[in-house]
Amino acid sequence: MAVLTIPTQAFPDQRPGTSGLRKKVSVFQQPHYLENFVQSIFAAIPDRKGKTLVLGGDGRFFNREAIQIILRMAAANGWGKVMVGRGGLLSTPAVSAIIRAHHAHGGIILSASHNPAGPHHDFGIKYNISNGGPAPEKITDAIWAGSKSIQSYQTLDTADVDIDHDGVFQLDDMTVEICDPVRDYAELMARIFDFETLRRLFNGNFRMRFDAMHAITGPYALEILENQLGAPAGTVVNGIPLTDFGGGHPDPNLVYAKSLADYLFGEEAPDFGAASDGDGDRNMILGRQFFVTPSDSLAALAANATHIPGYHGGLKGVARSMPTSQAVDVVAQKLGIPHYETPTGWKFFGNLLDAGKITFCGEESFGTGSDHVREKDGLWAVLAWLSVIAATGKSVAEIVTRHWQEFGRHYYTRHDYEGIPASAGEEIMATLTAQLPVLTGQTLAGRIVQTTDDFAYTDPIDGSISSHQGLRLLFSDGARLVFRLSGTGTEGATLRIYHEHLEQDAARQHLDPQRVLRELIALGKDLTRIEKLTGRKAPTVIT
Ligand code: VG1
Ligand code: CO
Repeated sequence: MAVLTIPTQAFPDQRPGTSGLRKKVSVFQQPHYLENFVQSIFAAIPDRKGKTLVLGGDGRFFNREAIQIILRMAAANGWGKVMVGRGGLLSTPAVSAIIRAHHAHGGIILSASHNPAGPHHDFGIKYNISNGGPAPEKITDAIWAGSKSIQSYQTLDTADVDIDHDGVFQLDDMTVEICDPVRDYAELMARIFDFETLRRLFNGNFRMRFDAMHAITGPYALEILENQLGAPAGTVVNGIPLTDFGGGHPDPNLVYAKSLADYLFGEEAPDFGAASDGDGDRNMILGRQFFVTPSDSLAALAANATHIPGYHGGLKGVARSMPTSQAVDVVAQKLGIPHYETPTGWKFFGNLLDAGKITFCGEESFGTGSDHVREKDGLWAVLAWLSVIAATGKSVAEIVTRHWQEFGRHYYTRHDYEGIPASAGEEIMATLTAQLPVLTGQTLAGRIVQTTDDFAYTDPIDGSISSHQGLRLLFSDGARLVFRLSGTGTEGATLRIYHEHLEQDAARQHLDPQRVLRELIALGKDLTRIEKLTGRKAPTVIT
């Protein structure tokens, strides 16, 4: 088969963000756009010859076309084998699991995660390395540099291949294996969790609802929860992946997974509720009439880890992204294990996990995970919670409120101002950066500002430095106010303001976070001058 070298021109906007390259579908559909980026990925992996690549996506619009383009290019670029999830489908944690189980060299995930899908919405692509985790900045920087100077790409002159039936065939010199998207992942879950115990849970009166939001976790949740664990049919709702996610916004939070939240807060509420995002790496945990913040979920799982079979021996350490609440730090201190604070994005956990420094990690953005893969993992978090419920016999609300009594409650809320003009986003951050030094020592929102900084991280394993990861006001009473611009949006800029305050008094641990944090919220609005600069009176999303 003839390898074609296609001349192309560089696009100036292919810089990977927090989690790969995300753009409107129409941007990806421009001639050569996807091809340029894929060639730039391959160029950044010079030792790929003869090696195995894992390929799949969350099933969103353009997924199938992209799979065909990438297969042709992979064959032309010397990969030895590509493992593709049947139908082109693989969740993000499943890609990570398959890379590790099959000792693949890397993987390409087609997803824009929680961003909406369809011809007028978003598409995305990211590269994962041989540990199963997102490529570190060294590689994403190389991809970006390559994308700015690319002049041609390699592909094959060949028709589309059948990705809908399991099997193995050749594409020129490269082997293509179409595999079951769920099998390896389900086997991994069965090794970590005691499925017998969980089956007993569902055999009793315990009931749950899992909302797959018409995104990728449907097939995984149906197989594991209903087929293998015996949860009643109908436990998984919206379980069929659709190219437009049913017109929804598969971001598992109280705003976008509202029908699930309404059900869990309603009269007929089951014991447990959970939802996942577009590519299956996020999770939202609900109890009956109870919402668990992601930061609390991480902390509670860490405190209860020995109840989960795969972690009976305890945790080596824990990590959280900087904006995530400090709840898990308090648990680590009590357990006498190390805790780490990394920048936003799962790629920063990879080295700590590989070096055996941490077992659990998580982010405030509904991401929780462990050393079983190198991505956050939505269904893993669900099974971890079910394991703790089964072992303790307690409800979600009991587990969390007792946790607060023991460790204190970290009241927490994130306010997002989505789609503000990019220039306003930059101005807000620049003005605030300039202001930070004079804020130190002042009394604001009834508290003393102890320190301020522009968060920078030195990786303890490889010494690499990542700067400008968010602006912080740290108060003397432990409260925090954090500001960042999103690195995953595709329209203008998104400002995220994170507010946190620790309450030790059990009598004051059952209040509305928006009320408890109102002074910090007002301060955040004041300092950013968001209303003056953008006309926005309120955030678009509160989590
Ligand atoms: C957001 C979250 C971050 C998460 C990232 C990818 O990034 O805040 O915690 O790691 O999305 O998650 P940003 O830069 O927009 O704040 V996912 O589920 O999109 O792969
Ligand atoms: Co995701």
